[in-house]
Amino acid sequence: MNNEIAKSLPPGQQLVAPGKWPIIGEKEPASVPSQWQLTISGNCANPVTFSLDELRALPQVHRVIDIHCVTRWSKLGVHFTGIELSHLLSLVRPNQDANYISFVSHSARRHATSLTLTTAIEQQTLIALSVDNQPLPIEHGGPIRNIVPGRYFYKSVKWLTEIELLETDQLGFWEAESGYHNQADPWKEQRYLVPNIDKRYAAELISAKDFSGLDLLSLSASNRDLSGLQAVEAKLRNADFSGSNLQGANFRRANLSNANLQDANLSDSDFTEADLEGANFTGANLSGAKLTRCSLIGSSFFDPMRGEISGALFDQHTEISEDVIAPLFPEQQEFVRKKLNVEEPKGQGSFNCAPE
Ligand SMILES: Nc1nc2c(c(=O)[nH]1)N[C@H]1C(S)=C(S)[C@@H](COP(=O)(O)O)O[C@H]1N2
Ligand SMILES: [Mo]
Repeated sequence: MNNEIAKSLPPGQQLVAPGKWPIIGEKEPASVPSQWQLTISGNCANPVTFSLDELRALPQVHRVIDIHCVTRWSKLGVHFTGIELSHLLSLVRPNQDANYISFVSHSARRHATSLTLTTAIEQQTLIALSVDNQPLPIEHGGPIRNIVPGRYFYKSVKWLTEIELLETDQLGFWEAESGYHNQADPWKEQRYLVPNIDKRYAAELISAKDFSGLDLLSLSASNRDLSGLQAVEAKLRNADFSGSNLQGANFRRANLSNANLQDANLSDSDFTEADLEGANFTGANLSGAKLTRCSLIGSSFFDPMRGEISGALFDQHTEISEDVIAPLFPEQQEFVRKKLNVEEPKGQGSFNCAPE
């Protein structure tokens, strides 16, 4: 392989045979409408529906794009033509709260995928109508598909019919059903929710909702529905659960050091004897959660830069014991005590320097 090609090939990828382009996932749209349309709606000032002819009349750009499929094949230098997503966005004008963008397919299962709006723009997402100067063939998602260069190909939806601007993320089909990574950067090998596992195992983890006893270092599970998750004694250091629903989850004796639990729904979850050192609970819902005999050294419950409004939610059923609160950083401790309405016991504060 020459150097130029080697430089364009992300880790763990191989080239398809010259001239070959595999068909992966769904093979056909739900139906073949007489009039294809693309609707852009959701959190924007000016939702629009374009007919295919209207899309063709918009300014077209030509791009040479490398395709990288998560199942390890790549096809380099594919010539696509279409409309820049950023141009369409300038027409619909996203609102301030449009944080995510979802691409929805006209397919039997209404296949979809999502990105942060920032990523979609930075990656120069293209709404492709042609490949090699010919209309995009239907088996490859024609007449309209989005192409996200710089992400695994599952972020590029075939038979694109709707683009939705969203405040909170709506996980895509492969991401939600099969444990595909939600960021999908091929240069970081963000294939599945845990590094170095295969597709079957990723899908099993997601459907079983049972991580008990497993070693899942650097799990990437943000914005997921994992309510009722069983994770007894699971090794979850550095896990990212931000924005996820973990209602009633069982994390007894789990290792969650440095885990990101920001904005997660942790109501009625159980962290008894868990290692939560350095964990981030900012904005999390801890109503009815059990935080007894766990270690919270260096963890945070609110962001001092953003103030109390960023703080975690507690209620009268949250169980958190004095021995757990005492080692917290002073300002974190003060916040937690205020929310729980508990006084610091006399002579036992974090500034207490009793002689040996
Ligand atoms: N509608 C729809 N779009 C989809 C998929 C799908 O199953 N349905 N699969 C994705 C995946 S995993 C890949 S690798 C590419 C495959 O596109 P291709 O069949 O044109 O190679 O489409 C993506 N977009
Ligand atoms: Mo894929």
